[in-house]
This record gives sequence, structure tokens and C-alpha cells, in this order.
Amino acid sequence: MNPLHRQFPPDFVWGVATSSFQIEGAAHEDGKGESIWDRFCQQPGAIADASNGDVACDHYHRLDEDLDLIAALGVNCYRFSIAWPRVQPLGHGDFNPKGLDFYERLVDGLKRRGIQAFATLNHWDLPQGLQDRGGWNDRDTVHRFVDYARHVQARIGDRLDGLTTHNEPWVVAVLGHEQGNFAPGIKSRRIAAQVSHHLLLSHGLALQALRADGARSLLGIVLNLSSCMPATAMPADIAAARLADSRGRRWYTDPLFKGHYPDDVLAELGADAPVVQPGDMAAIAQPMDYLGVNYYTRSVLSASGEDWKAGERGLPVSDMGWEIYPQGLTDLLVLLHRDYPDLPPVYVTENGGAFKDDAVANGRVQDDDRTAYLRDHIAAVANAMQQGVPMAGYMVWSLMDNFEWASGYLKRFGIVHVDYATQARTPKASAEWYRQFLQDWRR
Ligand code: GBH
Repeated sequence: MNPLHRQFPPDFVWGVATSSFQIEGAAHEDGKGESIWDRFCQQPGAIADASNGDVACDHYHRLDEDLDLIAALGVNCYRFSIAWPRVQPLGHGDFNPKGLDFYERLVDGLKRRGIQAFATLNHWDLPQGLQDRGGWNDRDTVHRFVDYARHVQARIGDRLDGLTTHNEPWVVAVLGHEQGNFAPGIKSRRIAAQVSHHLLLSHGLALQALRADGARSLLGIVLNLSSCMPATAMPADIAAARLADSRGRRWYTDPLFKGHYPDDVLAELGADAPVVQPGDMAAIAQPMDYLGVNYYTRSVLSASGEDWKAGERGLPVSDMGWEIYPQGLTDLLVLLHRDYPDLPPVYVTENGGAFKDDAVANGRVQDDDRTAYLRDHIAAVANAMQQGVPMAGYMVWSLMDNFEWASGYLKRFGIVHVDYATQARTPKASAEWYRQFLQDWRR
């Protein structure tokens, strides 16, 4: 058998990923407006350590140092997100040129270092000014997003390699508007369904507008997907797994690739199904240049509705309590290709884990569990590729420890350790492993 690094072609894209709210800090600088996550962090009990994104990794002020850090890993791609409220403080009305100054410096710094730039327009930090008008539940936000996307492309689009509309619309819809444990903290199944439709519609309309404006980068979307498996071979468990797959995966991929919502979820939603106007579904089904897949774990479903608690069953879990199951990534990618034979090139846009072993001792972080996680999931990508899935790239979540949303700074996903008291960055053993792996691949 070929060594792992030999199983990837020379043009494969290897990256590390971050998002604006999780690393930038500078929450009130250079004209940045408030985001729904700035507001959500003020809600008592919303964030496990009562923290916020005011400083985070102070990346906004440490851009050059962090670019050098990325370059030292030997990756050929960096995936980051653009904070909409930096670029357009209220999400409507005036743009703030200083906001895009920062991302222009970032993109130019990547280009100088020979690294591809993959930008995400919406990694959840919606301007609060739009939430005040109804947020993603309001159809007007769709058009505000298209304006913002066009503005970003006009300014830096010529230097972007990839432009992603949304990161994980399921999370925005369900965690943000149905379960309410993410911003904006709404708890309504009906609103969540409408939000998911508006996210998809804004994706499709943005793609149309960006192409009409002469897009030079690859255009796509990033979905969080898992492979859904029944807890037993009982028909009721199999049905539960199928419905979970429809809700979490096909609710997004069927509209994107087939132009319609899955019937089983529509039936389940009943009167809570989203309002869809004529032309919406055709707009959503714009051809995409790539699909981004974020994969962390599988889901095991049973008829009782309870997801199986992996930790309690003695299965290996990360510090998030998520089961470590690399085979699920292969299964998922093969399933996507089977369901949608014309699948565009697929990038794993996030994969990684939070682990507890992250203390710095003598300048080292010996995170062998993270290294094993990455190696086994990269092998899972190779397996999918051998089965014909059009894989184009893989990006580690995350470049560095950062603000892990409702978990605050308590969970560490980085391959680079961050000491929040000093902002010192220390590459972990997993970063060294990745660097060596990429060096072997390049030879
Ligand atoms: C991504 O979200 C985000 O894009 C990124 O910003 C974030 O930091 C990173 O992952 C790590 O969380 O709830 O136990 O059933 C991932 C969100 C993670 C949501 C897996 C669904 C299922 C596990 N998804 N989760 S569980």
C-alpha cells in the first residue's frame, strides 16, 4: 500500500481553517458594527465561561505573525471568514472601507506567501442591525446578503481562489433559531425552517449576481454533514436514521443539486414548512464550483429519538463528547457521490477535534490524540477518493485554539496552542505532524 501522502495528487488543496468571530477580536475597532454573536455573548448563561469575542486570539492585530504561522505549516490554502459587520456595520446602508482593508491585507499576505485564499462570507456573525429588522427570518436579509457579497467581490474578488456563501446553514437555522443555544437564541421550528430557506436562497441569488459581475474565484457553500446510522437493525431505528439524514443533509443538498426539498421533511414540518416563492428553488439550484463539507463525527439514531451518547457506550470521544469515527467520513462522501452523481469537486472544509491534553510543557504540546484523529480522517478522504468521489481538498479545523462558540475558550481545536493571557502561539505536535506530512506529499 502506498504511504498516505502518496495517495493525494499534486494539485490537492491542503489548508487550515478559522472564522472571523472566533479569532479576530477588535470587536469595536475601525468602525466594526455589532454582530449577533457580540450581542448573544451578553446573555447570561449563553457562553459556558461567560466569555465573548472582544479579544479572542487578537488576530486582527497579529495578522502578519499569524500569516507567518500559516506559511510555516506548509499548507497551500487558508480558509477564513469575513465579518459582515466590519464591512457593513449595520448590514444595510453604508459600507465601511476600513473593514475590507483588513481582509485585503490578509489576502495579499496569503498571495505573497503562495497560499490560496478561501473566504467565507457568512460564518454566523450577522450584523445586529439586520437582526433588529428580523434577521435571516426576514426575506429582505437575502437581498442585503447579495449586496454585501457583490461588494466584497468587487474589492478583493480578483485575489480570492474560493468564495463560500454560508458556513453550515443547518447550524444557523437549527442551533440559532430552533434550539436557541447559538445566536440569535430563537426557539421556533417554523422560524428555523424559514431561515434555512432564506440562507439557501441568498446563496443561490449571490452566486447568480457574483457570476453576472464576472466572478474569478470558485463559488460554493459549506455544509456540516455527518453520516447517520441506525442504532440497531430494527426498522424503526432505520427509519429514524433516514429521517435524521433527510433533516440534516438532504434538506440542504436536495435543493442545491436537485432543486427541491425532500418530501419526508416537508411532511414532518407540515404548517411549519417555509414560504417558498416562485423561482426560489431554481435560484437555489445554481451550479456550484465546489461543495465544502465539514465533518466531525457520525450520528447514531434510534426510534426513541435519543441520539446515542457515544461516551456512555465506551466509544472513543473527543473533548466535545463527539465520537471519533473516521469511517463515517468515507461513508458520507461516498453517499453524497451516489445521491448526486454530478457532484462538483468536494473539499473537506473543516475536520479536527478538541482534546484535553493541550497543556504546554517545556514549550511542547504533545497532542497525539489530535494527530491520530487528523491522520485517520485524511486516510478516510483517501478511501473516498479511491471510490471515485471527486475530492479536491482538506482543511484542518482549526489553525489555532479559539472562541468555541457556546463553549467559550474551554474547548481547544487548534493545531497551534494559544495562551490567552499572553497571546503566545505554540505549534502543537499535531502541527509538526501536518507540516511533515505535507512536506512528504510535496516531494
Ligand atoms: C463547526 O461547527 C463550525 O463551523 C466551527 O466554527 C466550530 O468551531 C467547529 O465546528 C467546532 O465546533 O451535537 O454532539 O450531536 C460544527 C457544528 C458539530 C454541529 C457537530 C453538530 C453534532 C455533534 N456541528 N454537531 S452533537
